[in-house]
Amino acid sequence: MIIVMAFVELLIALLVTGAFSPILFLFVGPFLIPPIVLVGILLWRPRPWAHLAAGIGISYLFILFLPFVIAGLANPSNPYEYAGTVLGLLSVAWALPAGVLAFLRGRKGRPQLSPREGWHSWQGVYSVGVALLAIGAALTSAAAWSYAASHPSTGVDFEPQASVTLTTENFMFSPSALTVARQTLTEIVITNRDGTLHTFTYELGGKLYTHDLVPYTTTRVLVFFDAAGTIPFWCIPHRDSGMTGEMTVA
Ligand SMILES: [Cu+2]
Repeated sequence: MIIVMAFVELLIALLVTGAFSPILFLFVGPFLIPPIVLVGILLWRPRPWAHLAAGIGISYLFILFLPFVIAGLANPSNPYEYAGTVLGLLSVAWALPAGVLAFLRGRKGRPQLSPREGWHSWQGVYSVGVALLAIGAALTSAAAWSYAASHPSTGVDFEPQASVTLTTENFMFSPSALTVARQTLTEIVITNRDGTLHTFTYELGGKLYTHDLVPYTTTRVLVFFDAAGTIPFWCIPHRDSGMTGEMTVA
């Protein structure tokens, strides 16, 4: 029964990941054929190996894409992706152990637990615990996102004397070289065209200054540099992949 629930849960997770748009199913549709067939076989002939096959069939998608799943959790491009991924991992956490345990149990010739017995076993407690954890993670991520989105960066009460614009797109700063006049109150207007959180970060006098660039929003940063020189800037999550630039104070 847990295996069937895990499969339904996988479908819900994919629905959430695709922001409730059916387009995602066009891409993942072919990948869903093995779990559909294997769960069908399990319901038709609940043999021991059918449990194992269905458990693996439901889990293989997320296990195959585990590197992307981990990257997606570390730096999700939108709240649906994060919540959907957490729910997807829930389907793996359910289906795989349930499939393996049912297989081992069946091979020893013992009958499968009824749903009623199952909920009172350690496996049932584990299933409920993992489910609560995943639902909690999905809800808190949604709450955190909506809080961040409703509290955009605000400016301060200075009229800037100069303005430079900067765009982040395709994980790059454009332009990557800025010129800021010395001893001039300058606003740097940064528009993030990516669906990913970037940062505008630089170090000056041993102190790190950093500003979050929320996806599809514009952030204003007010700077005043006393001395001429060059100040490198970067995006914290994507610095290693070359998301860097340089401000020349002239
Ligand atoms: Cu970035």
